[in-house]
Amino acid sequence: MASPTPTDLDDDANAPAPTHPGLTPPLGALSGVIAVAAALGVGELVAALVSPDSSPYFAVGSWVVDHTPQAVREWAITTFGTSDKLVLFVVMGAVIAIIAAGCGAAERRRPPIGSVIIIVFAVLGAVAALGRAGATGSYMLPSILGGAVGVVVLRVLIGMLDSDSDATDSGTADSVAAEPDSARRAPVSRRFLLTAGGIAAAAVAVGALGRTMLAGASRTIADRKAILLPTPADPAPPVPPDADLGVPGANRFVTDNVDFYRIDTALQVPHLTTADWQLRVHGMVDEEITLSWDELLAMPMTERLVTLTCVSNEVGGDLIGNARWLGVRMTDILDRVGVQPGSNMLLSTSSDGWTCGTPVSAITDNRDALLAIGMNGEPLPVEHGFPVRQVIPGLYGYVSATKWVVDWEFTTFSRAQAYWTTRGWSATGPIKIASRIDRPSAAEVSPGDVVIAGTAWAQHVGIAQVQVRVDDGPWQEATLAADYSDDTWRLWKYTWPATSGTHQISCRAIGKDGKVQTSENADPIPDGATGLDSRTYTVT
Ligand SMILES: Nc1nc2c(c(=O)[nH]1)N[C@H]1C(S)=C(S)[C@@H](COP(=O)(O)O)O[C@H]1N2
Ligand SMILES: [Mo]
Repeated sequence: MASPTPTDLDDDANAPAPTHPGLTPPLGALSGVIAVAAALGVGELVAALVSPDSSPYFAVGSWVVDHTPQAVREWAITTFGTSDKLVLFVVMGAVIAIIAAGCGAAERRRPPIGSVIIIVFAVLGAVAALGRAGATGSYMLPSILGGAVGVVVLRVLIGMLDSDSDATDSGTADSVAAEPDSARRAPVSRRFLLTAGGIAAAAVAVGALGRTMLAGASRTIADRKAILLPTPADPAPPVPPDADLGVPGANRFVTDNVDFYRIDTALQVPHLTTADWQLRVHGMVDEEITLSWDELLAMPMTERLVTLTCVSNEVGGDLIGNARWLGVRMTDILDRVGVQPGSNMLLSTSSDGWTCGTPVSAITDNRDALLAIGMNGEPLPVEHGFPVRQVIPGLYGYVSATKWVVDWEFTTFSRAQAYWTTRGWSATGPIKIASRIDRPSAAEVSPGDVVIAGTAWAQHVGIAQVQVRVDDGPWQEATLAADYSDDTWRLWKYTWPATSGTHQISCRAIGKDGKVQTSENADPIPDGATGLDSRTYTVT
C-alpha cells in the first residue's frame, strides 16, 4: 500500500540515526561545549583588560561562595581543606560543561534555544560582575563580549552540522549504495572537525593568556592593598576650605583618584609589584645605583599638591587634575648619584618601555619634583603608575610624569630623544597658562544672576587674576578661590547678570608673572594648545 499518510514507521525510516548507525556522535553537544569554552576564554581575556574582578567565571564563582549556606561551606572546608576553592572551580567547570552540551544539543534540535541559554548566562555573569566591590559599567564587557562570541561560535558550528546533514540527505537517493557512508561524509565532517578543533584550541589559548594576565594583575592588587604609606617628613600645607568655591557643579580643588584623567600609551596597564620594582640610575653620574622599594621608603617623604596637565589638552579640555602626591624628592636621589655637570636631560623609562626627557634643571631648581608613591592618601592606583611615578610641577606630563618608572639615565638633549619627541612634539614642555569655564554646563539659562565658574592654571608661576567677558564687552574681574600654591590650579567664579538672547562668555587668566593668556589659537601639537575658552548660552 502506497499510502502517503505519514506513520511512525515512515518517520523512523527517514530519520538519519537508524539509517546511519554510528554517524550521530553528539556533535551538537560538542559544539555547545566549544562555543561556551570560546565564550569563557574571551571573557577571561577581556576581564584581564578591564579588571580581574570582572571575570564572569570568577564573579559567578564568588557569588556562589558568598551564597553558599554555612553548613555546606563548613562541610566543603572540612572535606576538601585548602583545596575547597579548587573543588569549587572543578565542579563549576563540570556544571558549565553539562549546561554547554545541553545548549549545543538544544540549538541543533530547536534553534535558537541554545543561543538563548548562552545569552541568559552572559547576563547572569554581567550581573554577578556588577555586584563586585568597586564595579563599574565596564565590568559587564567580559560577559557581553564572551556571550556574543559564544553565540556566534555556536551558530557557525551548528550551521556546519546542518549543512553536513543536508549534503548527506541529498546524496542518499542516488549514491547510498555506491559509496560507503564514511567516504561520503568524511570531507564534510572534516571541515566541521577542523573548525571545531581550531576554535577549541583558540579558546584555550585566549583563556590561558587571560588567566596569565589576570594572575599578574591580582598579585599587584594584593601587593598594593598591603602597603601602609609612610608619614611625610614634609607634609603638604593644609587645604583651606575656600580653595573650593562651594558653587554646585563647579570643579573641585582636589580631584578624586577615580576621576583623575588618565593618559598613556599602555594598551595593557603594567602590573608591577613593590618586590619587582627597582629604579636603575645610570648615565652621566659619578656613581650608578639601583634603588629598591625598601630603600626608597627609607628616604624622607615629601607631600605636595600638584596639578598635572596633558599637552594634548584642548582649550576647555579636561586632561588636567590636581592631587595630593607623596614621594621622595628627586633631588635627593640626584645628590646621591652625583649628576655630572654636562648632563641636562633625565631620560626616564617605564617598565613598558615608554620614555620621557626632563630638563635636569626642572629637578634641581628647588621645585617639588617627586618620585611619588602615594596619590590622595592611597598608594598610586595601578593605572596612575603603581608602584612609583614621577610628578614634576610646571611641565606637561609627556616630559615629566613617567608612570611605572624603572630606569633613569642622565644624558643630554643633543644625544637622546624621548617617545613623544620622536613623534613631532617639542623636546621641552613647560605648561602654558590657561583657563576654562566649567559651569553652567547647560546651554540654556534663565535671566537674572547666573554664576559662571571655572578653573585657571599656570603651574609653577601661579594665577594672579582671571577675567571674564560677555560678548564683546569689557574684561571683568572674576572672584578667585583661595590661592593654595603656584603649582596648583585656581578656581574662579563670576556672577553674570544674564539678559535674554544668546551670549558668548569667554575667560582668560593672568599669571603672577604678569603674562596674559593669549587669545591666539594654537593646536596642542607641538607644545600645547592656546586660545580662549568660551561658551555660548541662550538666556530664556
Ligand atoms: N609610562 C608612561 N608614563 C606616562 C605616559 C605614558 O604613556 N607612559 N604618559 C604621560 C602623559 S602624556 C601624561 S599627560 C601623564 C598622565 O598621567 P595620569 O594618567 O596619571 O593622569 O602621564 C605621563 N606618564
Ligand atoms: Mo600627556
